[in-house]
Amino acid sequence: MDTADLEARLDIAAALAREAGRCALGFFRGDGLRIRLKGRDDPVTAADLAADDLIRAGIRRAFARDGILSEESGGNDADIMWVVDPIDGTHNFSRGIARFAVSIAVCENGRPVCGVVHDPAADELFSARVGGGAFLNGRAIAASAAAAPTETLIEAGYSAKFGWQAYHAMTGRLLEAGFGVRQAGSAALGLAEVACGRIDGYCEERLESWDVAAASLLVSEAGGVVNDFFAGDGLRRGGPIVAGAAGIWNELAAASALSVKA
Ligand code: LIP
Repeated sequence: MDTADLEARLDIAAALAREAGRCALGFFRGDGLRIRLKGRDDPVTAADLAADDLIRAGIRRAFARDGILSEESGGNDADIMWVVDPIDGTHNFSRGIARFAVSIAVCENGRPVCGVVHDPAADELFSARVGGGAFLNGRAIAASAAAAPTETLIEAGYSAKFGWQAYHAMTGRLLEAGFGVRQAGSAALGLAEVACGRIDGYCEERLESWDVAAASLLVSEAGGVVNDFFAGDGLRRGGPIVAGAAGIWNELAAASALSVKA
């Protein structure tokens, strides 16, 4: 795709993310929100499904020949694929915690080339396209200049889907290495905060492509470092993520002991 193709898709992604954000806010903290468990610690709500339908219909109208892969409705293969998480941080959303995001990315040959992460509660829209830099509400952003673990605040994402032992061991190594560690329940927002320097790193044992496709591009376009998540069909397989400021990525990857390469 050329720059015009990328920009046209980025504009649609931004518009659909805002529309889906308004839709989600319509359900947020509402009475009788329907919640179903897809598995342990893996909820889906009526808001996820409504936002998913809205985003898919919008992509179909604008780019009928492109493929779509979404957390809630799966997908079909194509050279140009939209990778969608209608609500990232559904656990937070389902409990009325205002920390969730709409994530929409476009991938070409299995790698993200443009994308947005929208936090409707904070009215923040993060956007990036390959070679074009990263932005927050239209202003250029950059990862932090942290140079040592003891200067950092990082997020270590966790899901009970994969058991607590590995997470417990990982956070112990991170703390021992001097990192400041927190967990806040949305990989897409955590990675977006690495891209704008609010935090200095993010790591998680296992995520799906829809959680990280847009946000990983934000980090690399903002001058941060992120592992090669999309190598070898990462789009379908998923895997670990380690992202951070360039000055601390090596220490973060080593302390996390997740099997990643930059
Ligand atoms: C969530 C991620 C979170 C992870 C959860 C889940 P969802 O995405 O944002 O970091 O720990 O297991 O994958 O399911 O809310 O879109």
